[in-house]
Amino acid sequence: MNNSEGLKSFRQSLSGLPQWASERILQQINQLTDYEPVIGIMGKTGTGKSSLCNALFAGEVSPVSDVAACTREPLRFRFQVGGRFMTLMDLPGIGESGARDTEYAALYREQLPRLDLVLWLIKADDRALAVDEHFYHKVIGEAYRHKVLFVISQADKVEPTSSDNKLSTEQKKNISRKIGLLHELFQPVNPVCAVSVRLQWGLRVMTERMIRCLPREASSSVVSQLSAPLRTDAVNKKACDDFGETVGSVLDAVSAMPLIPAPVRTIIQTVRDTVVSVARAVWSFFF
Ligand SMILES: Nc1nc2c(ncn2[C@@H]2O[C@H](COP(=O)(O)OP(=O)(O)OP(=O)(O)O)[C@@H](O)[C@H]2O)c(=O)[nH]1
Ligand SMILES: [Mg+2]
Repeated sequence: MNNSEGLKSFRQSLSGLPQWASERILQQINQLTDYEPVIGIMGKTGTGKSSLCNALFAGEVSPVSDVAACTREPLRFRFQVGGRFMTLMDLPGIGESGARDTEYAALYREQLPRLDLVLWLIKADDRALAVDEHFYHKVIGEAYRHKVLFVISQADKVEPTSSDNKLSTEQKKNISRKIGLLHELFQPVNPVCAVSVRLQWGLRVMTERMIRCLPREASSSVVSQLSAPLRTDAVNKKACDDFGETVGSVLDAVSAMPLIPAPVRTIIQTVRDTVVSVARAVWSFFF
């Protein structure tokens, strides 16, 4: 089964509806399957932003040329897996002079509403967190804190470091301490994660958290961009559940439209659960 056969199954499950209603629902489901997520990535230079993105996502990157203006522009990378696109936005600002805060606040106000999520990296051995803290409290408005996922990067650099290929118990203890510290400093909405790209450690848990933080309509598209080992059952299940629920709410929205004839409303309510199961069943063909 491919994408168009998936749509055919949908169409069948909607066949009891008048054409205008089923077209409208299909159109919104199409929007959902074509959704292009945008993920912002922040952190001081050298925290490992590029390395983490390369570890998480499988896509072929096509750089997006941003016209350089006098204000700092975010660097955007658009990439693609199997005909589906996603954008990563490398957001500047942290660790630069506080004098530019107003400029960054304006940039962030402009970008944040469009972002599905912001990954905020803090290097494991970085103790100068005042800059991140200042930026978080002064530049990211309260309204967007739920979009931020803090990630402790380069966890293998936590003391006591070694050239081993795995973290020691002592290091893991210190990572937990660091997580606790970040919770105190930032009081984040989402739990802080820790990863080491060098050791390929923590990436699965981080990915699962990331998928959980995403808006429901974005999770499937992000999952489809993940590198194969990170597409765990948990991640697929969450995205599939989100997709089913989003399709359900599309039907609810149509049935709640004013001026819908009562019999049509009844049919929509009757087929709702079937359509949602069809959505879940064809999910893997879309994503
Ligand atoms: N030990 C270790 N080194 C890492 C890890 N992740 C990245 N690095 C190294 O850290 C350096 C910086 O990584 P980048 O991914 O380029 O960092 P960045 O945040 O994209 O840097 P800018 O683009 O300059 O802001 C590189 O030399 C990476 O190889 C890690 O998990 N462990
Ligand atoms: Mg980089």
